[in-house]
Parts: sequence; C-alpha cells; structure tokens
Amino acid sequence: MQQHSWRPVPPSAVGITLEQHIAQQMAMSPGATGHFTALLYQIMLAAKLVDARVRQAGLADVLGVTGDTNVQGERVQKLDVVANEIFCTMLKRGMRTCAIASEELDHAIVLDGGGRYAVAMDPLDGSSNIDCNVTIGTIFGVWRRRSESMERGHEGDLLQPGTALRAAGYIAYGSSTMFVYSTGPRFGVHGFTLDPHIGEFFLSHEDIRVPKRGNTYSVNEGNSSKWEPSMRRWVEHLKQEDSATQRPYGARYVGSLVADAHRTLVKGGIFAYPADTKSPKGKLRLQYEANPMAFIFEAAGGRAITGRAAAPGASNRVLEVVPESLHDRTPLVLGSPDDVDTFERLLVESGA
Ligand code: AHM
Ligand code: MG
Repeated sequence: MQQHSWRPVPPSAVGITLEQHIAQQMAMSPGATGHFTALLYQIMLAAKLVDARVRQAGLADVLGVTGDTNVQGERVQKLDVVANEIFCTMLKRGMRTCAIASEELDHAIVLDGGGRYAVAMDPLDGSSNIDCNVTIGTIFGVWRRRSESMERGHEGDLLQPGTALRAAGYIAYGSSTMFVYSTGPRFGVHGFTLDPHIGEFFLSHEDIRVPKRGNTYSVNEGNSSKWEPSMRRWVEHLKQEDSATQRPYGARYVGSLVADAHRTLVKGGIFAYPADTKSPKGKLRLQYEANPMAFIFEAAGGRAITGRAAAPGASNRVLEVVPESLHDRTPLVLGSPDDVDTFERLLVESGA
C-alpha cells in the first residue's frame, strides 16, 4: 500500500476551507486580534487571482515580453509582473501590511496606516518555466513589524531573520493549485487544493510531515563543473548502489523551487541549490525564497541548511542567517532530516 506523509483528512475535517482553517487557528491563539488572520485572507485572495491569470496564460496575452502590445493595443505584461501587481495591490488594500519586499521590486514598499506585518514574497517563482506550461509558484514569508512605535513601515521590518517569521507558505500552480502554509511547528504545515469550479481552497493535506528519509535528489547537475568537489562527491554517493539506504537515488529537477520543494516535502528526499563559481553566494534569495521554505520544512520535521558545514559553535540553519539586504542570496539545502544529515556528514568528511 502506498505510504502517505500526511495524515488522511478525517471525515470531520472534510469540507474545511482555507478561510475556516485560518479562523480556527486564530481561535487557538490566545490574544489574537484578527489582524494576522485578515492578512492571510489577502494572501489567499491574491493567490486565487493569480491562479486565474495563470490558467489563462497563452489565451489572455499575458505571456511574452513586457512592453509589447496585444491585438487590442493594450500593453502586454509578463505573468510575473501581473502577479506582483496583484499581490501588492491586495496587501495594500488589506491595510495589515507596513512593508512589502518582492523579487520584482528593487526597493521595499513602505506603507502608512499602522499595518502590523511585513511581507516578503516572490510573486511568481520559476520564471524560466512560465512560458512552457511547467509548475510555477508564489512564495511568501510574514514577519511582525519591528518599528512598532512608528505609523509608517520601514525596510528594517523586512530584514529580520527567518527565526522571527510568524508565517510562511507557498502556492503551487501545477496540475492542481495548492496553498501550503504554516504558522510554526506548533500548528504544523497544512495543504489546501483549489476547487476551480467554485474558487475555494479545501484542506487536502492535513499536518504534512516530511518523511524521515526519501529516495530522490533534486539539484541542477548541469552546474557540477562549477561546484566544490564535496558537492560532486555527495551526488556520486547518492548514485552508488546500497539497498540499505535505497541508493541509487532517483533524480528529479523541475527548476521551479516551489515544485521541487513541494515534491520533496510530500515524498521526502533532498533539494539543493549550492554555491558555485558562477553564484558564490548561491542563486536563491534568502528572504522570499529560502527562508519561507526553511520555515515550512522545519515546521514539518525536516531540515534546511546553508549547504556549508557549521563552524564550531555556529549554526548553519537557513533560518538563523541574519539578512543584510532585501535581495541577499544564500545556498540552500533542504529536505528529509536523514538526507540533510547525510549531506552534512559527507561535507564534514570532505573537510569542506
Ligand atoms: P527565478 O526567481 O528567476 O524564477 O529563479 C529562481 C528559480 C527557482 O525556482 C529554482 O529553484 C531555480 O531558480 C532554478 O535555477 P536554475 O535554472 O539555475 O537551475
Ligand atoms: Mg524566484
């Protein structure tokens, strides 16, 4: 029988919508005021709007190069630009946000109005996959603002480490659309599938736990000539025969972080985007790609590290990296705890 890494939804929970789930989590949080709940509603609404545009891609002239005009003479926008506008507009209108960082924007948007939360997002990640109908996604992280006494938000509200995240999640626009989120290890990680007929997310993956070990690895091996030798040794190790550890591992790489991370979360295994000679700091962005995913994986019992062995007395958890600027990059290795442990052990043995 097939093993699932999430608890099958009990009959009582069937029919729970994402909105109801968020409300129930709020009811379990003493002192909750509703601001955080309202913010999550805005993110959910933006996700539905982006989903509608993704499903029309190719029909509605949203593919293509920014600056073109369509047959009606209107400006054609790239889907990632459209997604950014949708998320920013919903967050601004929702009045709960004081600062927004986006992969699409050079600078933070800081807002008046006393919103209590700062949101960092990649509104449509996996841009190389947009034009060829492969899964893409939105990634978001939510911090409580630092500038409590000020009316206007501040860029510093977005420059907090992942350990301070209050919530994180992603939306995968794939064969179905899924909204996966967590408000921390105490509340777990939950996945909702969009019913496209009525436009509502329903709980489909309750309390997702990443399997202790998997049997797939996910890395852009085309970059291996640019890797450190320890990375190449790790991949060679995964390809060796050893039935006790289910090796050789299978290779799976979509090139959309949301798709690769989601598969790893549900089925187990390991995903890595290491530093290489082309990207010495890694490719993925700390605040709106790596940190939200690290938060989700840790809440689901997995691990997320920077891909380097920890120095004595120091941590290599992604969540503990102190950001210096909005668009910082970091190497990222995440997945099943045993698989990340093995990665780390081989790194240490190679003296890396
Ligand atoms: P993007 O933000 O420009 O879309 O790039 C991020 C994406 C991730 O989704 C994915 O993990 C990675 O880049 C793939 O990079 P590569 O094509 O170098 O393998
Ligand atoms: Mg991205």
